[in-house]
Amino acid sequence: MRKESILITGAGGQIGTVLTKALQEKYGAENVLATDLREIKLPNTRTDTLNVLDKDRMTELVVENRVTQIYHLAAILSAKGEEKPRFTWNINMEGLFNVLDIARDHKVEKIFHPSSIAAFGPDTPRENTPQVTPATPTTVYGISKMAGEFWGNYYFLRYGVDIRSLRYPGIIGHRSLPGGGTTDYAVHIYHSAVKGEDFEVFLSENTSLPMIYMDDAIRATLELMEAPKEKITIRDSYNLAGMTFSPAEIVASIKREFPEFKATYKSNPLRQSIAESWPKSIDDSKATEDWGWQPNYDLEKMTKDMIMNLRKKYSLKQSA
Ligand code: AKB
Repeated sequence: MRKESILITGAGGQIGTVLTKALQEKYGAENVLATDLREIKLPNTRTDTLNVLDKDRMTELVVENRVTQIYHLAAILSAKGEEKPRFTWNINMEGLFNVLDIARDHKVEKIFHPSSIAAFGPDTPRENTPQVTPATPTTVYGISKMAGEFWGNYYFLRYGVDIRSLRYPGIIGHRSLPGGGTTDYAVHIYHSAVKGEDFEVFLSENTSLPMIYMDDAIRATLELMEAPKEKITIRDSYNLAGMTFSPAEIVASIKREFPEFKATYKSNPLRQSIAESWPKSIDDSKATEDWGWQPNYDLEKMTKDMIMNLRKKYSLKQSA
């Protein structure tokens, strides 16, 4: 059996930072190479810079490291992507094509490529969104995710590339910060609450969206990638759910810990329109059926864990 050797793209981002650590714990730090466009500083980690548009460099890294699994996280997210649509399309699609071609040509055993709830759109049923349903994404990020799902499935069918994917909801965690997304407020709000600051939410108070705690998102990723090949019946992307809440509900949950916390709502027109085109809740029963998916965190449990960890983080910073 070949020793596992892991390459991560976009490892300096919100998910990448945490997934890198989880993969190091599983496969050994020496077997994980964390790459990003910019230099990344992660303790005890093998890192390299990699522009995902540079296919030659990506090939070199895969060949030199005898890579067996690629986790392709590099992408520009929903709100940021709207600033430069063609640029976003190029990064999100050409980066993926490079990964898919290299996986096919160099016999990389498994690929993880995240999709998102952004792959859905205004014609999608918003409550309990089914696994297979009309998807008419309206952001360039969402279009690239939906196209990426189809291409992943194509490379599986045509070339046998073992690609696996999850439609991540908004991800909330205390170890890293998001950037450029529509769901980002749900991370920043906890930081403000713990620091004793007021917070202005960029969505209206009743805009419910599907969300997931980082610990659940990472565990789902590892469980999907570990599942026996014959259990994976979906090669475009699995629906994945954790919880659903609106800004008013997360504020109420934080107020149970910090009664003095104050939030105001000022919806940003772009982010509000994106959020309103996305589902409110997701049916992830196919992931449960195929590889046993079960989330561990609801809003209350997540709020307690976020606050406990951020309290530690900020008190450590103050005493450093
Ligand atoms: C975003 O808001 O763009 C992302 C996502 C839901 O994919 N967090």
